Amino acid sequence: MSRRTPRFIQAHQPDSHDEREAAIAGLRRTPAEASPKYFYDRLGSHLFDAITELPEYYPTRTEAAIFAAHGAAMASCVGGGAVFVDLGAGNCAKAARLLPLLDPARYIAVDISADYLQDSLLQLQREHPALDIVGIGMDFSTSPALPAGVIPSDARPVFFYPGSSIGNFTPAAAESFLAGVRAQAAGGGLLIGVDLVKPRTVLEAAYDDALGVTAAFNLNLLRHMNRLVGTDFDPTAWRHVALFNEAESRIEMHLEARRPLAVRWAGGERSFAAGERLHTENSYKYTTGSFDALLQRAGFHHNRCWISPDRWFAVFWAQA
Ligand code: AVI
Repeated sequence: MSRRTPRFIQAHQPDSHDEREAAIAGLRRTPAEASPKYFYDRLGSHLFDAITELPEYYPTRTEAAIFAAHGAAMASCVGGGAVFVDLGAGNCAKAARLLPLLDPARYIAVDISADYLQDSLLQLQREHPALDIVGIGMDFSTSPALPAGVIPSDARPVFFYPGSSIGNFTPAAAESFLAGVRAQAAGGGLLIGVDLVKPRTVLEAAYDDALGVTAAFNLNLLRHMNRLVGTDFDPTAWRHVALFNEAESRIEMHLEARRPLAVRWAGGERSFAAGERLHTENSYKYTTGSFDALLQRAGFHHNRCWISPDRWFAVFWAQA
């Protein structure tokens, strides 16, 4: 059998001037904010991988168990021959476990950088020599619209968004993001992992683990901002805070100043009182009912879901 080679498309070219201006505007706000995208430099990506191995961080293993238990039922919803679009593919490990069941016509892996996808897609091509594989580097969080032509007009597109990353959008942003996915998935659908509301103690431990890995992940954002934005954050002057905001149904992560301090950058500075916080991430938690309603508002129908036995996590299939 002849082996194909993956195609790569780099669609995202970051504008470092605009990104720096947006980051500084966030630092000037009250309360101050920083985008969670600053978690993910090389070290931050390793720290996130370590988080997924922690006993307290249940989402990754709970979702994997749902895919293992219900993969065949999911495959019968998805159907063979689809164009399978993996949003935030990373090392493609989650999709790789499903590919033998789904038997897609094309696998499209999307991540912020096509470079990140190189090694994993070359490996995947060795395992599936006949599969048509495309890697796309783009910032899909601002818009999930794929470059023209990668989904052929006669294809049945199925989007895959595991890991409960939808929780990192506000519900309003999640709705418009999902509507953007639906607009491209006509005749197909969406397979998506969703973290569910559960007792505060479980949630807060998952985002403030005993080893301090999540604290390091949060604090590393400061070093990344120092490099990209030119700030002079001293990570030792900040403390990791994770709390469940029940009214908003979200985990919030913050960095809290341990003492009065100032952060400087070329052309400006911001002072922080002791105890003042920099808001770094929200992670929204849904009920199966509230997420089903969100999918319907985004235009999906005939939704189905598989829930873990502890009812901590769900995977939804939504028809476009
Ligand atoms: C990527 N995302 C789904 C993670 C979450 O659980 O919201 C990010 C994370 N933040 C702290 N721990 C994990």
